[in-house]
Amino acid sequence: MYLVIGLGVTGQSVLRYLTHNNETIFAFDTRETLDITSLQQAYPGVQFATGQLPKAWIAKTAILVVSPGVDLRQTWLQVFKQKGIEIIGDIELFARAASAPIIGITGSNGKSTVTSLTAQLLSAAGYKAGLGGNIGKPALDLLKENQDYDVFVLELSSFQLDTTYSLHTVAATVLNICEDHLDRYDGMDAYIQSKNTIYQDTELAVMPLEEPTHFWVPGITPRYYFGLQHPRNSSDWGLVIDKQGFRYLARGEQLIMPVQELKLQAPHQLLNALAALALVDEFAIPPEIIRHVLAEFTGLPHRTEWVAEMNGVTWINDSKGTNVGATLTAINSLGSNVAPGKLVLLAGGDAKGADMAPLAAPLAQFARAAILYGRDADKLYQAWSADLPCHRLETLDEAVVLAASLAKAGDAVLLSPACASLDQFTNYQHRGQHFISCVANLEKSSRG
Ligand code: UMA
Ligand code: ADP
Repeated sequence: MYLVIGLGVTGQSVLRYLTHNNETIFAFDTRETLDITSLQQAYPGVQFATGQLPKAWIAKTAILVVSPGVDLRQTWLQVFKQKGIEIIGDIELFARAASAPIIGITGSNGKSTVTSLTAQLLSAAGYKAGLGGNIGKPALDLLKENQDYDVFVLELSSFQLDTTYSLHTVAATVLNICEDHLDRYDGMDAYIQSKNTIYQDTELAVMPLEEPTHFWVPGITPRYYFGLQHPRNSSDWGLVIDKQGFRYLARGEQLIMPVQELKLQAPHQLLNALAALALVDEFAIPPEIIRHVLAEFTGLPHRTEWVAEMNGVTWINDSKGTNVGATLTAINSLGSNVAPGKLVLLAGGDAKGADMAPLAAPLAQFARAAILYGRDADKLYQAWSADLPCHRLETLDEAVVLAASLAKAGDAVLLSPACASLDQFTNYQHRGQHFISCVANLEKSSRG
């Protein structure tokens, strides 16, 4: 008997998969208020419960399938551990069943971008690429589609990796590491170890040269490194500067394409492109296809996305900036395009236990002010207010209004919250859309 815990996007994909395979299922969500009527109608053979786990289910459970948002340290789950019951996640089920090669992508930032770019490179070269995982489309749904995928490209979170044991990949990467999800791990080391499990069974490890964490994973070969410097050898991916001073994406001494042909040229965007190229190396993608895909790639919504220009002020949506590293990247890449002190940052939400101090110095360098809202506004205020003017408000709506009055022509207003959105929004997309509509309202009222 399977016990499925968490009935969100993942849990529902697990229900679809297991019912399709005629398994017997209990389904449980700790959220008392969750309306399960439609699920009960869709899965008449499944027994559902919310709030309290029915005690009688424990003895009948053979395998627990937990959603990534479920913290396995919760007391009520310990009984399953004590009984030695198998605890897995959706990616483990996927790994056991998938018959095409898998490329796995994790890291603190850039996962969705690199996953999308990798899939686009493969698709453009004629491979049928199935894209899913933490990016939003549950991996198990790819199996249900009955498509003959040539390759799967999966974005994997540390939470998903924590409940995965059989994943074999043809290529895997931990793009980078910064503080994130420390409310779920006993410190950074545990978080890094979790990410690095992706390298345990891979045919090719793609590693960031400038991140120290790859030293933690001895003995894996082959490994390709990517970084922004001149490649050290023929299997490294990096940047080469020619005699005229033009920069190229390169593999060893082999030039792939000039950086100026790319639409996205910030340092982190070049790293993302290099990582994607390394991941698809075994797929022998023709150089003209690589050049075309990279030249056309304009990035994903909610990642330093241009929203509007009003009275000489540019509004940027980086709602996917959900941790310190992502916001740091956004501040550095935008800050260097506007004059010092001409950035207004909107930040706040659920800080997930992270230390916000590393943002204080770049903010002092680039920002006119920071406007803080949401649950951890006080925490951000304490970390930054000694270095620049900080304002505390309740909501993002209020923050947008204040930003409009603080920003001057030539400034950029950047929503890059450094926090998760779940205290006030359904997810980062909801937060980003809400920001965009607040800015649209401002535009309307300024017109008339
Ligand atoms: N729930 C419980 N008990 C708990 C915790 C949660 O019952 O202790 C229930 C909730 O009441 C809710 C359901 O579980 O009904 C939600 O499950 P979930 O939090 O695992 O979220 P899903 O809807 O299944 O979405 C998950 C990922 N979410 C998380 O990891 C928190 C999505 O990533 C992912 O797109 C989706 O699976 C498909 O794979 C989002 C995310 O924020 C984008 N990821 C984090 C990140 O990127 O930083 C890791
Ligand atoms: P993830 O899926 O890991 O959250 P995304 O590709 O969605 O990553 O990008 C999220 C945010 O992280 C972006 O808004 C951007 O500011 C930042 N970012 C993207 N790529 C990188 C990178 N390689 N290094 C650091 N920050 C990055």
